[in-house]
Amino acid sequence: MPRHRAAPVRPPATAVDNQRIAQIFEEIADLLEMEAANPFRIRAYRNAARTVRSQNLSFAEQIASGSALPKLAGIGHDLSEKIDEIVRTGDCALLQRLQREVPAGLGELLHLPGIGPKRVRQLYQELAVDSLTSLQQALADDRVRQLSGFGPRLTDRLQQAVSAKTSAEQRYLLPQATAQAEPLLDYLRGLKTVEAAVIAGSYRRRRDTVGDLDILLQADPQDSRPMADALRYPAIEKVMAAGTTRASLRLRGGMPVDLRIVAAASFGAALQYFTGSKAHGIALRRRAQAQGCKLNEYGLYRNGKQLAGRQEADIYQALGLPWIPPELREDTGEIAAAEHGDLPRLIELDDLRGDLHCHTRASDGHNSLREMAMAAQQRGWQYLAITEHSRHLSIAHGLDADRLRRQLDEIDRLNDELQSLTLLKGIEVDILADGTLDMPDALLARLDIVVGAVHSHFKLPVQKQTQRICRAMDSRYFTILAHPTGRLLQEREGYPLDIEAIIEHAQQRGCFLELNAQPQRLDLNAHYCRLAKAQGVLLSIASDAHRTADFDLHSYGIDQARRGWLEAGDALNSRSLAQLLRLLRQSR
Ligand code: DGT
Ligand code: CA
Ligand code: CA
Repeated sequence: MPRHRAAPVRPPATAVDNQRIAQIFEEIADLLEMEAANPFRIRAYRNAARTVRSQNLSFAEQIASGSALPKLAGIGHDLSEKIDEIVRTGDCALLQRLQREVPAGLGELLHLPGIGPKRVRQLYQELAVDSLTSLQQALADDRVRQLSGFGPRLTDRLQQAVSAKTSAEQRYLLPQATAQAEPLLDYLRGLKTVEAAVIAGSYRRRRDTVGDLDILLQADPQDSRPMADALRYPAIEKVMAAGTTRASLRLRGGMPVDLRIVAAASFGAALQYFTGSKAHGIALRRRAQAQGCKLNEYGLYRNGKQLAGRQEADIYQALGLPWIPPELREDTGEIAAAEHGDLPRLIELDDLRGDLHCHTRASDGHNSLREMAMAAQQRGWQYLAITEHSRHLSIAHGLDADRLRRQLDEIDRLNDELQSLTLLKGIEVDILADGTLDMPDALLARLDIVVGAVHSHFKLPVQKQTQRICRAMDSRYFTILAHPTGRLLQEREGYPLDIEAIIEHAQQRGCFLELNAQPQRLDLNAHYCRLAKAQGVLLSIASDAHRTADFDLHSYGIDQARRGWLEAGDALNSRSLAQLLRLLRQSR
């Protein structure tokens, strides 16, 4: 193979960053390990992944500029050819071959907690387990526990993870739902026979996960063309049922969709009805009945006469209520609040003045400090706190005291240069098992912000875990508790924790809690945000960005903040820089 191919075979759609190269190497190593390949070869790919990840220079840029790749320890001729291939094509032939050789279902097993490639191979060879379903069966038959190395603790964990993944119908995280919903919506809105298209249901209420999309099309319900046009959407995998006004289908991305065609005179009523939640709908219908009316998906009626139906707000108005934002429609007090004029003025994305949790290449981020700062400044933010991992989190290349000190100097230099943005000095410090912080006090004292996080010992009993975190908050320098419950949607529940006690302790200590906006975390969840607000504990709505594009994740944080009834004043990072600094000083 020539060292540099003249023309790319299939150029990648987006630039291949080092992260992607490392990912491919890791996947190759995993697959090789499942095939029981030569351990040296496996290790070579793992080491290469680590080396690539820790490089500051971008291989893609290097190759694009025509320069030779630098000589790096552990990356010989063969591996640098692979890097070249990945950058030029976005893929790797070896990876494709391995993916063909290894049963596809094994990949999903790899992501289960507590098992790596070796155990996946063992399950496959000894129990013929090649998918989540067959693993579920093997667990049910008690065969897994008989394998060497699969103790009762591991089998319990597997059981939990498999049940979480397979039970309850599949749900989608908001970005996954958005990726399937938005192109469909664009298509529907482009149809000549359709006057309007809106997504109702949990998607409109911005629940943290979505079961299906409920889409309403405004069109003539007597006309068969709108539905026929809608069903021509190319990314439909299967139509389960279809009539003139209703259809059930599944998209290629897996998402189920309920389509309904509604006449203009009923569109607002249908939107109200299908936005839900069911509990909110029932409470509203009860109110209608109490006023001698009937409310359904066609309108609000009295003695058979339609009082409202065209606009959603008209329904609420006819019932003596202001329009209620969809995020609040869970029957948790919103109707009473509306009635008394007590609805919150919900926080909006534009209320945020900065971000208090992000990473750069110094730990496990993908952009430089400067790139992160410039991107934040471009957003018009007043501040950005840089919060790398601390040393204890070694997989994330956490900083020790020396590296942190060097970063602080770098921040000082950059702050001299920046115009409208101020970089704040911070850290995402590990809360160790005993509740102490993974960085000496003398250094924490130099920081503006200390974000404390639990990344280990998830299994402590609830009381111990709660004490551990409270103890961390007792540190004079502790500012914000990151992703307080540690949940990962679709993957694991949060660790057992007395969250009410944590909120109360935060209030007493003058600490803050985070609403981590990463779509898989959304932690604190909306319910706990509301509890925190009730206690007067401010929330840091944080992107936890690992790359500049992650600043966009704030919108998911805002969704949940709104579901938690938060107003602008309930967020720490809606404060101006001066107000924020004052609050931070007071918390010490
Ligand atoms: P999901 O899809 O599980 O994430 O959650 P939703 O809220 O989108 O629920 P879905 O798709 O089953 O139904 C959409 C909306 O339709 C729901 O929020 C309220 C309304 N709805 C569905 N079934 C009923 C019902 O039996 N009674 C009432 N009042 N409303 C219903
Ligand atoms: Ca739905
Ligand atoms: Ca539905």
